[in-house]
Amino acid sequence: MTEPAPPQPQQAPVQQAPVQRAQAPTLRLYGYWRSSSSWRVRIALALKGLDYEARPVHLVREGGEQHRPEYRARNPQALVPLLEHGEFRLQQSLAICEYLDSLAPTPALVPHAPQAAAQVRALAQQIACEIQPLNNLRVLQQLGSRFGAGREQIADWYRYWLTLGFDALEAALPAVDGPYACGSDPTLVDVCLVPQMYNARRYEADLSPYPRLRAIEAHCLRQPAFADTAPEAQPDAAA
Ligand SMILES: N[C@@H](CCC(=O)N[C@@H](CS)C(=O)NCC(=O)O)C(=O)O
Repeated sequence: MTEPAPPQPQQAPVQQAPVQRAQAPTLRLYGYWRSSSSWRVRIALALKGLDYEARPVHLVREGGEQHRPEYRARNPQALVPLLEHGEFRLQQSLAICEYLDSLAPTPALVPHAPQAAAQVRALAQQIACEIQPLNNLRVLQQLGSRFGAGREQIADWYRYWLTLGFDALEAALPAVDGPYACGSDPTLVDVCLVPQMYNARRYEADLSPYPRLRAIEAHCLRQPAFADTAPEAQPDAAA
């Protein structure tokens, strides 16, 4: 006969410690609906499925809210976009997009392979460093206030720099099947190109010499991450 098992000491029920979930800090984007640099960041956030709080900064009303002391305290450059992530603050849209890449690596806006990454950065900078800064609001305003340029002269200036930049970009884009600028996935190049095309249309630039740029734009605008973040779809567009 087998011995009956000795009574087991009563085990106290294990107390489940409450799970301490770190509250992910909110992403806050200071931007303006019609700012191309802000749209870049909105596209990046949407591609990565990241939620954020939008903080509109009206660039025109009352001389521009970007010049207010409370905004300058956040961003001494007095430009949008500005991203806040908890206590962390970051300006410059390309740096912001790369930061978002590190928070949410898929899709990678900058590829991992060194040459592909360098190529993407170079093409994106052709837009972000060589076209947009010459046509930024404060530059166009200076042409008027400092040199007396009229509306048509300013538009002519805009189109001059845009054409120079787009000619080079159309020629420089890698010969890939697409549908995006650098192949089958969106990158920082598409993120910069689509808002710049929107601006070009505002200034009635002739886009017929750029079939490749137009095809990339058309494809991107069929994707929700690009279409839903477009200027006119922003709540502050009505303000
Ligand atoms: N290189 C900056 C450019 C930022 C920039 O120029 N933002 C424009 C709107 S697209 C702006 O805030 N302009 C205000 C002004 O000119 O006063 C970036 O990529 O974030």
